[in-house]
Amino acid sequence: MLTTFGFRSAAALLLVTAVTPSLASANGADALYDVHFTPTWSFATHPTAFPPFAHFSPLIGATHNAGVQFWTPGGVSSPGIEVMAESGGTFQLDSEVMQAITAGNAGEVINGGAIFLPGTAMGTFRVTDEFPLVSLVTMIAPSPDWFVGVHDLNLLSPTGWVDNLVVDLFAYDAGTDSGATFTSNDINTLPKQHISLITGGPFTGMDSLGTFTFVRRASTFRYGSVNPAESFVVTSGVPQMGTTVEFEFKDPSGTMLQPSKVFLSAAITADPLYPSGTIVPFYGLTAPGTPGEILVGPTFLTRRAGMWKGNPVGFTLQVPVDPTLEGVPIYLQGFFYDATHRVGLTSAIKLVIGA
Ligand SMILES: [Ca+2]
Repeated sequence: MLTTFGFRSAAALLLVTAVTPSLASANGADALYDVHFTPTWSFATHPTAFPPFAHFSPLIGATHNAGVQFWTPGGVSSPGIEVMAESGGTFQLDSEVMQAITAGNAGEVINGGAIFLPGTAMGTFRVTDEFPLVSLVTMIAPSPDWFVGVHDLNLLSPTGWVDNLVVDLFAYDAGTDSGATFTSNDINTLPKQHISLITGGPFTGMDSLGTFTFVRRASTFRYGSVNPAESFVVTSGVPQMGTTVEFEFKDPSGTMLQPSKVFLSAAITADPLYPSGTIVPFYGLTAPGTPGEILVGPTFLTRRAGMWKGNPVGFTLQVPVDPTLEGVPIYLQGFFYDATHRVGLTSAIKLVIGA
């Protein structure tokens, strides 16, 4: 429930100011996540498979797209996965992620702390609609080449960013060292075997060694199915308290009379048909007389964002530092209004405000 105070704060945060259109690539969906690593592996859970000095190496991973895969069961370990699984070193895998970033297939490196058990570790990362997948690993240590992790985990669903996701972690063999016990001497495996779930020896393949919990903090998500997608976009930022998010409106088909007034409406609910909306006749932005789509619920605020004269109409949203806003969703939609009284509705953006 949004309290009255929260509602007023939500209204107060929409300090709309015209800005120079940004040159950043237009983008509709970004999210900031925390990942919490909570091992359960212990002498209590594994009385015969919990060596002295048991720990996990520093978390290492990436946000990426389907153009790259850092590891998968049945695949062959890259040099970076081999080094991580055998020694816990992150340098090699880090450079594989950097290469993928250069190739346009990864967004950023994810790093998190190492764990001496019992303990927990955490990392923070940003995903975008370009790079919505997460791969993240850590070595089971000491061990020959065993690790836990996730691969190609998609945090973007058709209705927006996943709020909260708990993933059980099972032991994998990287196929790069033939040692059979936690403290075996190094026995390099040539050729490399496939990466496989460990179902014999110390682990059964069904015994979770812990969890990764992915928690979305702040996010933006563009939605709607009828109005032009490019008519309302986020050009930079995620709505973290104390930061700014920049948006742009435009009439991509160029059919509104110029100049047109551009308005922004804000609501605390989406249209009931989210992530689509309610079709209304004549309010289409694509062409005069076409239907448009209302994408937000009752609005608590409508404000003029600027004048459309053929150049993008930008505005900046200042997100105040106000703990009552944490987790609050705000649904934004714009509309154009011209001298012929024609209304053209834009696509919409869901914001979730985070710390
Ligand atoms: Ca090896």
